[in-house]
Amino acid sequence: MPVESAFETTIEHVSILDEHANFDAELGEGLIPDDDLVAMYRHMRMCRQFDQIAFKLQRSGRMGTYPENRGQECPSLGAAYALTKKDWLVPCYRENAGLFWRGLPPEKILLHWMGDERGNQIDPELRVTPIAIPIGTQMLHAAGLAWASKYRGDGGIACTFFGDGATSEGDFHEAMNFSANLDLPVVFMCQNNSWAISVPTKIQCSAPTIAQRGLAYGMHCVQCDGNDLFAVVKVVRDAAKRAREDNRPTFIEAITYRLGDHTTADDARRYRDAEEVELWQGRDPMIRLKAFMIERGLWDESRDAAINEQVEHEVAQITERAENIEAPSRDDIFNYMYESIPDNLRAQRDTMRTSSIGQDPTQIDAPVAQPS
Ligand SMILES: Cc1ncc(C[n+]2csc(CCOP(=O)(O)OP(=O)(O)O)c2C)c(N)n1
Ligand SMILES: [Mg+2]
Repeated sequence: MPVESAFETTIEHVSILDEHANFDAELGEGLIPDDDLVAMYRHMRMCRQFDQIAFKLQRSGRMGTYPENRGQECPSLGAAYALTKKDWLVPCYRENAGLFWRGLPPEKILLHWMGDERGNQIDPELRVTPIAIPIGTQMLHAAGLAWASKYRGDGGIACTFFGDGATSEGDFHEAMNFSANLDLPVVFMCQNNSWAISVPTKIQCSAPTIAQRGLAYGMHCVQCDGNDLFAVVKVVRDAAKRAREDNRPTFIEAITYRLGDHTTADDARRYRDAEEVELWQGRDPMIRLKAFMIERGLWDESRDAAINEQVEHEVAQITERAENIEAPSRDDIFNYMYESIPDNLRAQRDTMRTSSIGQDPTQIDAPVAQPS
């Protein structure tokens, strides 16, 4: 018997505005109206300023760990722009640009990293889930949310964001299998930034692309330049159409790069070559967008300079709102875990209310011994 091919396919790579600001008019013309482009560029500038201030807040002891988003703005921003407000955004932790575009108050993100749970209390109307720190859990939440939307017929879809490293987690494979087999309207947005902390992508994925991991689940897969806003908008629109009209999920591999450290607890110089970082600095999504807008007559250097002051003011106000929020009650540590608090936790809570932490709760109301 002749050996035949059991399956053949190609995975498209979509690029519209490349790192030298060359624009593919056939694919990109009319994709994003000029006014929206200017608004998104301005938004990215605000997110960069936010990143810088968040970093400084951590360094000056005013906030806990923070993961810089710098360089990775396009995948979430392009997706938030391409989707509707009925659609869920199910993030990891490097999606500030998309979440703010949707309308999440930026101080929520600062509060989260300050360890204040009120940062995770998000208006349900926004259809944004809280930041997910355990790698991979949010992909399953997206499958569930998409399933609920399909069941209710509310027309919504779910778009979830995760890194290259997350595609090595079991949760990722379960979410992919579940979504493909139950025909769920999900967009899986993998932000391949080449690194999972200090582990390079190439040593945890032996396939030439991460996108092809989706093929195994019978899912449509596409790769795009994740630093190209136009390319992201195009692939997400296509994926959203597939989800809405056919209830089929899509796997998108957006090639991007984190220009900063993994988090403020890391020093990426210990494992990344300076040349690699320099190469990607030249591929910065904002630089090419600015060059494109200037060429089109939508922008100029004086407007660019004027924006600095605006974003500085905006982020200063955001910081003020986060830092000036009324201090939470210490009881909150115990208050939201159980409907009615168990006795052992009640005793701990009551102990904490006394000035001496660790004091035996039976002593709380006992008369204070007077020196004889
Ligand atoms: C379940 C789980 N395992 C390990 C970690 C520790 N951890 C935090 S970030 C990270 C790497 C994630 O890499 P990737 O998915 O590529 O995302 P990136 O940070 O590059 O955006 C790891 C292992 C975690 N948070 N959760
Ligand atoms: Mg990564």
